[in-house]
Amino acid sequence: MTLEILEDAEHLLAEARDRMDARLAAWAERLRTEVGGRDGDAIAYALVSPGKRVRAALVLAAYRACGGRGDAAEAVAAAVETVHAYSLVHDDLPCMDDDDLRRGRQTTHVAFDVATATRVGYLLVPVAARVLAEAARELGLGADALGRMAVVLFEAGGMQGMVGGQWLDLEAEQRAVDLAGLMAVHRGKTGALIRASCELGGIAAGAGPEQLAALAAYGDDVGLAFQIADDVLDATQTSDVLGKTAGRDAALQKSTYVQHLGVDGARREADRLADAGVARLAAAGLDAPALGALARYIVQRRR
Ligand code: GRG
Repeated sequence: MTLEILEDAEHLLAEARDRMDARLAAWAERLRTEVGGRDGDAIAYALVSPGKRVRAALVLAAYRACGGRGDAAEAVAAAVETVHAYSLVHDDLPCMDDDDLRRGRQTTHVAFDVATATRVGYLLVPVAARVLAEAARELGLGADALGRMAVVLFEAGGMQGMVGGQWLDLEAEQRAVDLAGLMAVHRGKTGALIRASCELGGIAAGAGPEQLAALAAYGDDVGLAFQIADDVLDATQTSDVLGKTAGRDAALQKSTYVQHLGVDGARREADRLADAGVARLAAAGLDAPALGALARYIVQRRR
């Protein structure tokens, strides 16, 4: 990756982190008061945690690529990060991936308890809808655009996307899954929300159908590439660097791209998908260097 591209992506991610940390902290305090007690503390703990904010950066970059100005789409990005945050809480539960380390800290069920973390995950689902509605108000979008954004976000979070992919992932533990099956898992559990991030940025900017189709196609490719890169990192990095337990796929006997293609083959496939995604934007005449930089970052990141 050239230094300039790396710097562009890092710059965007730093911006996304600053904006998300501030906005989600405000929501966390609001929810701490609304919910109260130990559940209130746990919901705040789950929401205010130091993620890389890749999905938020994709929302902001897609918004700007379609003519949106400044930081107005940050509230849309916060809605996506809320969905991502509750998915991580549930993903780490003992009945799912059973992990005790996430984002360099104890997972929510370890810091609190399993019942509390389970409730926190469910409680955050409607919060994501509230964050999205606030975003539409801030952007001055009408009911039609808010409705379209809600469909995109919650379909991506549902059976056709994240929940469905997670379901397939759990079924696939301790049994061999071929590459086509693995692609379905990855596109669902990880890719769907990444694709939605790109589409949501476009809708917030008032993009037309062709631009939205290109953003969705880019998001599809980059979303799958993200999870392939995640498989590589799980097999090659340390828990310290990742901020989550490394080697989890092998421990849970999960099929991965690394198992099918080897580390180098998986890296090549992720690279190919990142290039294909960027080509989809170019073919639609979308000049989006920031989305190009994020695609490269996604496949070459170190954590
Ligand atoms: C609670 C209704 C409900 C549903 C949850 C558990 C679940 C359904 C879905 C799991 C989806 C999941 C966690 C997929 C893995 C995605 C992934 C690669 C996460 C790591 O993303 P990063 O690297 O993490 O962007 P940070 O911490 O940087 O945000």
